[in-house]
Amino acid sequence: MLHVFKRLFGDSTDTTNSEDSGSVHQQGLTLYYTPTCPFCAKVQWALVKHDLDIDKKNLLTSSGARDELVRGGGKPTVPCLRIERNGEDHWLYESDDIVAYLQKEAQANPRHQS
Ligand SMILES: N[C@@H](CCC(=O)N[C@@H](CS)C(=O)NCC(=O)O)C(=O)O
Repeated sequence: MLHVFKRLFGDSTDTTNSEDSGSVHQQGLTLYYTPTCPFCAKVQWALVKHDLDIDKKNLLTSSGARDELVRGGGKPTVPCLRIERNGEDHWLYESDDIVAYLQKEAQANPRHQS
């Protein structure tokens, strides 16, 4: 249970999360979020459900994260999933779209059955 709370409220680069849960760290994905945002909570539950461990940046505590999001994605709205593929960044807004993306990501990886 502790790892669920850590996954929901902990900051990204805490690699102990993966050790606790046995999940594999997913490279190239970063979730920009705030802890008070209900849409972000929905995305974080999807991460737990699919046992996905990705980097996370809390806009309220991670220095420079808000500027990074606005510069890259174009607006400060959370949640936003930054997808780094082939040297390019894609910024996915809309919690429903992010949840759908994560579900596909989990299905593509045989370790992640939900
Ligand atoms: N339809 C969006 C709603 C996202 C949303 O309203 N996020 C709020 C926080 S709960 C936000 O970032 N508002 C500030 C802004 O858009 O600049 C989704 O489902 O992701």
